[in-house]
Amino acid sequence: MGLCTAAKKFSRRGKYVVLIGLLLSVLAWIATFSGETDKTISFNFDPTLTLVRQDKLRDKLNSWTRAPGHWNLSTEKDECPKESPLLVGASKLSFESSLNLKDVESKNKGVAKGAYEPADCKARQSVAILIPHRNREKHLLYLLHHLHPFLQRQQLHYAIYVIHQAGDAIFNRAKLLNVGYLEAIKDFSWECFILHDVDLVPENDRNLYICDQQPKHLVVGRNVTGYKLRYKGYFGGVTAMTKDQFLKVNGFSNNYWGWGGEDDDLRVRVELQKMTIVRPPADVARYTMVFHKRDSGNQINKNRMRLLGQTTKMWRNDGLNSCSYKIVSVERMPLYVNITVDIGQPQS
Ligand code: UDH
Ligand code: MN
Repeated sequence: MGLCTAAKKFSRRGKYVVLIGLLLSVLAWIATFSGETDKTISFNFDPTLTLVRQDKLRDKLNSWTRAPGHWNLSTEKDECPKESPLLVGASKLSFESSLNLKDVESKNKGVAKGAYEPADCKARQSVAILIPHRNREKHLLYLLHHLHPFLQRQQLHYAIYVIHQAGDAIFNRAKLLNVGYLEAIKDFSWECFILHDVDLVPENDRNLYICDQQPKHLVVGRNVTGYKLRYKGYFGGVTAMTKDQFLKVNGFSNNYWGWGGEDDDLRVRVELQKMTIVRPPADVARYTMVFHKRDSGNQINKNRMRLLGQTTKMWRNDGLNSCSYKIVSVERMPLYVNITVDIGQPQS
């Protein structure tokens, strides 16, 4: 009897010893790792990401997991330097007729679904490039070929959106750019928008694709006009406006069908808001325009002067807040997001 009780007592005590031992080793294990947790597994969450729609966020996280360069596990990324060390200045552009999309894709492996961000530092701005497009595939190819490396040398977080006008009704560059803005902000809270003609290729990477305190016009000169500003006040070709600047002017007018006037209308909107247009120095703000003739479906807009005379009274009700359209498709290609849109046709 006595022996039996002693044995029982011993086995109970043994259980306690094992339990305490287990508890201690768990505590020791937690203590060992907790110090490192902060350093190595603290993800660098950008607060702006909270604005990204949930499904987009999931996409983004998935793509980051697939591309480890986008995900810095060890420490928080420092902000990229004020001046990128990767800039080369003026460079000679090439326009090989044999160039194809596969070549350009294979040279830009760091770009996924049209977007890129530097692997080693936190970009100073997140920039959406909006390109109005129809039937200019070769121009688009040349632009992608030059623009991706150009933007990467500037250490930007960026995405390229091509807004493709569906159908063959008369072209409307301005309305396509409004659509680009409205669709791009659904993806991410881009702080800067570059409104970019498909045929203008920047020659110098010191022409920074970032936004300033004031709306910025980036095409001071182009090869075809002897690198001179086309006319005083010209605000077309390539311009940079912050999300807020563009919102403040209610974007572009939707009523400029055909060629001309929409860029002057935007300038008037900017001036009405007491903003001033800034430009980089002429020796860097230089572009090569890929040669082209006037497109069919984009004839000169004979109404443009009449419309320009009405901007002051129209701008509040004609723009982003009245832009109606039907999305035909959104394709997330490797090098750009292709938005095909039905923007209708002129009312009268
Ligand atoms: N665009 C297209 N497809 C079109 C029309 C215009 O993609 O059918 C886009 C494209 O991004 C283009 C931009 O709209 O860069 C502006 O149109 P544009 O290049 O025709 O305008 P630009 O002022 O040309 O460069 C004016 C007509 C050229 C006449 C040439 C005679 N020497
Ligand atoms: Mn052109």
